[in-house]
Amino acid sequence: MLTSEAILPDKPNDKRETTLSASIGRIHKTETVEGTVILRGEYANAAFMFINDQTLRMKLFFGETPDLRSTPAIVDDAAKSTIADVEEKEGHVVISSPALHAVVNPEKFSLRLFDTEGRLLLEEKEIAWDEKTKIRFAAAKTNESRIYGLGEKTGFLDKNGERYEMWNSDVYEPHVQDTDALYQSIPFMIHYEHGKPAYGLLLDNPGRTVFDMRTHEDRYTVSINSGELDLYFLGGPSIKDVVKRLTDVTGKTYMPPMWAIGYQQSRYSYMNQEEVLDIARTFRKKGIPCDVLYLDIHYMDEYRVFTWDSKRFPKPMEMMAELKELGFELVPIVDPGVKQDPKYPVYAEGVKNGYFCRKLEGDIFIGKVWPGLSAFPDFTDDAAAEWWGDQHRFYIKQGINGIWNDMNEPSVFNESKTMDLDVVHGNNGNPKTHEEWHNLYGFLMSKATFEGMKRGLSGERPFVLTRAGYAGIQRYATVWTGDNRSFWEHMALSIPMVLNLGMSGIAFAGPDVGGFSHHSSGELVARWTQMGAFFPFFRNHTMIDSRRQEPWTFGDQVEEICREYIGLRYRLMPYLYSLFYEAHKTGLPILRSMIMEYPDDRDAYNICDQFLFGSGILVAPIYRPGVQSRSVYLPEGIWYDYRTGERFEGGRSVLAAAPLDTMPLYVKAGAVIPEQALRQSTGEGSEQPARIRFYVGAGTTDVSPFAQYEDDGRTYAFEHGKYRLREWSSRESQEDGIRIACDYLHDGLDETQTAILIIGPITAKPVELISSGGVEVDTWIYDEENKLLQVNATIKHSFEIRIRL
Ligand code: MIG
Repeated sequence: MLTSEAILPDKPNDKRETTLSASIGRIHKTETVEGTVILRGEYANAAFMFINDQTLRMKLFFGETPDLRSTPAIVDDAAKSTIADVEEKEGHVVISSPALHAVVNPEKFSLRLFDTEGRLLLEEKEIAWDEKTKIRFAAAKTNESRIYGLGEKTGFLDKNGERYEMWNSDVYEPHVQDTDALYQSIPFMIHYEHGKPAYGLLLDNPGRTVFDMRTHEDRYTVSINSGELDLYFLGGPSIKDVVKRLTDVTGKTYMPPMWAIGYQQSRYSYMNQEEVLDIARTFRKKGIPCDVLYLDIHYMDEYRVFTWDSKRFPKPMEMMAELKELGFELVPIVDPGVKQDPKYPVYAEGVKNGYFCRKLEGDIFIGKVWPGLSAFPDFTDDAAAEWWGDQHRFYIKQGINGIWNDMNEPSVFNESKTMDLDVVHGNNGNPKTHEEWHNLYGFLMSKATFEGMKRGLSGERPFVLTRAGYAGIQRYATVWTGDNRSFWEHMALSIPMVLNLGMSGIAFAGPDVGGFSHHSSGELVARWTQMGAFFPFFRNHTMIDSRRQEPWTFGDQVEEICREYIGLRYRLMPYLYSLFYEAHKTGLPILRSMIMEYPDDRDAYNICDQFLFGSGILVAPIYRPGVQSRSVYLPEGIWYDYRTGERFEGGRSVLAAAPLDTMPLYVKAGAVIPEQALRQSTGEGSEQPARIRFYVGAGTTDVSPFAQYEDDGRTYAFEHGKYRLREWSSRESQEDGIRIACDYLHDGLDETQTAILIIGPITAKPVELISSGGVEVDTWIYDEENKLLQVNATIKHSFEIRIRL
């Protein structure tokens, strides 16, 4: 613990901005080499290339030719450039794609970016450096600028006024607002100003970098400490568009197996085989749905990865068989540190083949972590990465399909908290120091793990959970936000954190529900489980020696609340799984900020104590103790209370009742929500018909259809067409009444389906139902009390039902 001594009166402010001297200077030559436009300046040069019409890459370089290789964050497709058009206009150099124009003043290099409608997106204010390694980029902002993204950060949603460092750090201190470097570094931001087009800025530099939106009123700065200034400007015009473009460059969320989006239970640690089985049996006995249990570090033989502690886990195969029988998956933790022990084959093999990180002089870097002195694989080398990936066959052959990567910042128990900066990563012959590539270590570990698991699982989808990551981590792993505490404040904090992760391309993320360290209370677990049921990643995890945190620990009422809300997630699984597919295809997050869905709403820019689950469901968690009601902001449109059906007009705040067993939930008129009958795990079958719930009442407003996605939930057969994608929609008009429609976009399952369509609210009993296309209406009933029409139908392919009122 620090004391007041930490705030010495003469303590130098090490975060003060330094004055940088050099700049690009006057441009004296413009040339185009294979689609890349090179502007040669007095002191440095800039290379521009369009990755696609909406994405312009700019790299600063000092020598003769630019090194246009990218880091592994960038997907291969993004390496291809589209042809840029260069012309001189009124003394300016204009570099254009069909969507963007970069206008450079060659007198003293300055850059402005416009869209095709001539609207200014970005105005560069400075590119400067003192030594060639400390480079700063600045662009204009105003007090009206809203800044989003920046990955896993503390604080609120809008980051204007904040300053963040990107340096993957194992921070056990509480995640308060001034711990600004956490486990993940996503050097990406979205700039948005009301009424203007949004744009994105990605800095592809995995060393220590700083995004400063605090020091100056009129500009933000992006600084690098080592390596190169490699920027991507991403066009909009909407925030959603920017996120889509970011994920065109850094990749889309991997398609997880369905079990990985079920409820998960963890503890540091379930200490032995009996305890694991006991937890699994208790879930089933109590009827609380759950898909996954975790093994934290105590399962290993003295923390040697790829081993079992034979006393605690004498019969892992037997344990796995019972878990599978009960419908559970098991996810063990794997840290990067490999115990220095010549008798341990993983260590011996790694040394023999040169797979571990070394200093330039050739010594293997040895650092202390849980196993004691340890070596760390050099995941930048393909051979080492492949070797590491293949080690996972150890788990696969026991029936394990998911892996939890921890400590991969990498965290080392020394003064710098990480690997020595002068370690040289081989990187297949293009060496990088650890200082230059630190933020990629966890990314590359999870990539090696994901790819190794995928190879080993022959056709099944793996699940990988990671603590550390860099831009693009969504291609290989799910992100959990590390060691939070069982504090109400940390529950509240997790909302903007996960919303901004989503706006940084990472759709599949979540915090430790209930909080990791410190001791949770029943009320906190109840409230956090209610909220967690709507987070993409939903795992309850807690610290060694903390009060137990399973849903049944706190008495009947809390247990019942957890059962109810975890159950609700399982009932909404068809909706949630479809959102995952959307994230996988488009990059859009599952948890969405109000501003992302309602960008024209001036009041929405910093709302982060409520969020949207997809675009149809609004979730308003209770994040303080003793609270029985809260104000909920309903954006424009018509909203229904999910439970009571009560109708609200939006564009205002309402006061929602929220006794402990209730978290306010609203559904937007026009939404269609596919649901299923309750089950105890995602793999459990059901004889119940599917349920599609149509929330009508949007009037003649245009509402977008909901795309329901279905496949086997476990394999890659969907990549070969084995899936079904259907769009559900409802339309209303004076003359026609209500029309509900189902449009098959892809029918790779080829099954007839029995379904219950629930449509409402409808004020009076319909006169008649007229169906056309691939549906048979078996029966229909009008439920007068709830104002709902229930249609029992057999569905074969696209259809429409007209409901005459
Ligand atoms: O220093 O493996 O964030 O989830 O339970 C602690 C033990 C190391 C940190 C992880 C936490 C995990 C714990 N690990």
